[in-house]
Amino acid sequence: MTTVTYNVPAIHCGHCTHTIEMEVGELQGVQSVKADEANKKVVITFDVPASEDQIKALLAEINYPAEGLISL
Ligand SMILES: [Cu+2]
Repeated sequence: MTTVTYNVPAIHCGHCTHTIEMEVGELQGVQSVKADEANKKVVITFDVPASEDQIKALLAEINYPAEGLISL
């Protein structure tokens, strides 16, 4: 199990956090997603078959690109 925290500057309201949590939460292998509106961060815990590349690709696809990995 891996937990990553990303900066996602495109987050600007509760709708954004909801969208991110729903979309990323649908990826197989993702255990939990918590998007933080105030800090514009997303914390994701995942296991195989999900991967960091896949999660970042999805975030970019839904117009919430991850602009930096804060921690592994
Ligand atoms: Cu929004």
